[in-house]
Amino acid sequence: MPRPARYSSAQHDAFAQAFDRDSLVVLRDHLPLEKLAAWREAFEPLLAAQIAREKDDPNRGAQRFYVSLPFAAPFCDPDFFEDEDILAIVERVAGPQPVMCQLASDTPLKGSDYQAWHADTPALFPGVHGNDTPSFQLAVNFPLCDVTDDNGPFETTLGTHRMDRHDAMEGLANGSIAQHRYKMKLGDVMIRDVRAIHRGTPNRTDEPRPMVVIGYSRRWLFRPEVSIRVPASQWQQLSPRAQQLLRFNPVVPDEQAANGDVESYRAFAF
Ligand SMILES: O=C(O)CCC(=O)C(=O)O
Repeated sequence: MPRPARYSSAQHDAFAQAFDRDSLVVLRDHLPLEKLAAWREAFEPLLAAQIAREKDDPNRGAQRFYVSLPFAAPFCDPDFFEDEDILAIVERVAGPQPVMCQLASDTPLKGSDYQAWHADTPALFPGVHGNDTPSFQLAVNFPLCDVTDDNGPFETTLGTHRMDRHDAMEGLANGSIAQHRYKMKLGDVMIRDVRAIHRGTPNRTDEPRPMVVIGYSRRWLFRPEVSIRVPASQWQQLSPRAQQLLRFNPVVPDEQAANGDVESYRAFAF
């Protein structure tokens, strides 16, 4: 059973309203610190393996690594992916019965640079002017360390999730759309619409800055470029709600469950 909600239904409504306006909300001091320490420890060897695999060709820019996380302890914890407050906000902004489609991380190291401004998904109807639909693809992001000015804070724009991409880029270029930088503490969570124009920034420290991403899609959206391989033994133990969240993902024999390099998520900027 996940932890009980910290916020009331009226507060969830207020978060959802702010999200619709801005493209994101941040829940401060939300996640359990001791569990995040276990995530960080389990993450280190996965990052090292990904760096060894990709070192000459990182797919998100210099010294910036995307690492899929296996659906195994400590990462398969309902206190994270079935968090009552996060799901309440996700369901308000992306509709009922969302799909959990991604469990991964983005980590800039020293030597990383500013990414080009981008969205993480193409428009729902490419070629049609405008983008003003309700949300259909969300990222829940939380860091495995404090995020400061020095180690690669996320920069984004507010309101561009519902704007035509060309108009948003023009506004950024001419200064009519402001850039916002998000420093985060360990335990903070950001829920964001991946259509908003954003970028990663350089990590100038010697320590990696891992940022977890749990992806949730509107109930009819299937994203073949990401997936979570759910070990059969884990599937049996999941709550009915967790099974519903994970319904579009492959359930595989336990020994085939390590995500490793199976995700083909190399195109990331639209
Ligand atoms: O890690 C970050 O701060 C953002 C990364 C990002 O936007 C991406 O790789 O698509």
